[in-house]
Amino acid sequence: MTESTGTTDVAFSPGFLWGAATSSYQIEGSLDADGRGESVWDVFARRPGAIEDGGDASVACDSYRRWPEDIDLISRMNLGAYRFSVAWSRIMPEGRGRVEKRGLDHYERFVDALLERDIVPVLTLNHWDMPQALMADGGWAGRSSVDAFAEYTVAVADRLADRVQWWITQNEPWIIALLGYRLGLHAPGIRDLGASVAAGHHVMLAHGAGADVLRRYPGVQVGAALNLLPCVPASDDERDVAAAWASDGYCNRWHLDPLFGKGYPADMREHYERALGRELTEIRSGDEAAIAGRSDFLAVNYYTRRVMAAAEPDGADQPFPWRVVSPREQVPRTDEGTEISPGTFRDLLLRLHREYDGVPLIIAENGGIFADTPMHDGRIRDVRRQTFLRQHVTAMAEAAAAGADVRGYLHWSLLDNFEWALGYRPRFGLVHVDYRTGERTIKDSGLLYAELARTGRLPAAGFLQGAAGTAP
Ligand code: PNW
Repeated sequence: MTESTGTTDVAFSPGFLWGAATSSYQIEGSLDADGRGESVWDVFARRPGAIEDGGDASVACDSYRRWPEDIDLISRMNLGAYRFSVAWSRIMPEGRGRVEKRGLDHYERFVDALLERDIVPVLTLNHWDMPQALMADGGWAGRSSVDAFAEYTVAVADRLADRVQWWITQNEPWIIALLGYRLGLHAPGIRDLGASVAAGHHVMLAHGAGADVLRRYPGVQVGAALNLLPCVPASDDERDVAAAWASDGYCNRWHLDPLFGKGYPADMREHYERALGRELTEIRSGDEAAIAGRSDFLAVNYYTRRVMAAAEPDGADQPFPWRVVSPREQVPRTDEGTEISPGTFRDLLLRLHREYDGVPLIIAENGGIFADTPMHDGRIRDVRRQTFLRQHVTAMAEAAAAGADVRGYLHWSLLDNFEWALGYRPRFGLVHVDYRTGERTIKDSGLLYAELARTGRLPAAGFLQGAAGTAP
């Protein structure tokens, strides 16, 4: 297939969800408000060197207080959906037991305000800010995290399931396990392969347990968000092809297969058992059945692909027989060096459609880091983000035309925000945030997206020429 050019005509049905996404810890600030308990990220961010620019999330976009402005922006951009997350430690400050009513009140006001504007809420329950209190039992590495998550789900669903239709239980089990428990680059900062396997499995079990809770409420749609990272071989050499397939097991199949009833893939289980020198006793009999068959849709977070080659037989300090290499050809990249590959996005959506029984798909994240041009006449001319958006929306339209059941697209992100260990430097927003004043400005990419959301079509190339710089 050829690369998407961003010029194909796209047309989506009126019911298609055009929206944007954020998460609680990345935008809210107000870490002490309304009885919020500490989260693992509060503690992790205090470690010297944990956050690249030394920043913290105590203010971030100040959205815990400025949320009415955020909703105005969403509405001015004609978006029909908004993905946000509930901060777990605002609801269960001690991790178990007591429910903090003020936290629930906040999200109820927020959801009601979205609904008043006809914006469909897409609610994520765990976007990484687990209550610190749960670390006493190992956090996600401990099996009791599953019950804790189910308790939290009950608390939120009892309050909101009568008005929120779309629920995402977990955001990116793989990133939680890999960055949080194996590489120590995210909270809780653990470096232990065994803990990482256990954590990943418990996040998956928690999806199942949370889904069991949510499915008791009529009309609710439940899914998990996976960051899918297609792995392509560096060459036709069969060792590279095998390496790409094996690493696909690590990044993608390890989560996809159990969600959709195929169980954990045997090849990847062997890789883990070899690397750990033991059996995966954390995966007990009955667990796979408790994960499977509970997803009404799949939430897809797509950013990039990676190119894989067989690991060198000697100098491998990593446990698996594959390695990431640079592509041989010149490839387009974001301003942070991530490869831009819309054709991979299209192929991924079609693969999911084919291999997982035509599962309904919601793109829950897609975006890129692009440095903004300085503001001029009140406008931020972020041309590269516009191109990225056009290319990926076109690729998605191609996948839909070829049969993939794509129900919505939620761009990452509505706002520039706290990008975890990278701090505030990387900007992902359709809306610029001035971190000194909190002021928000819709970027040109946001204006383009607003027109797309209004019409269901990509606007013509010259669309923004002469735009006044005011929001539509
Ligand atoms: C996702 N990695 O995170 C998250 O869901 C968002 O919260 C985040 O802001 C967004 O992508 C942009 O990065 C990831 O290092 C963070 O591979 C890091 C990685 C992957 C996903």
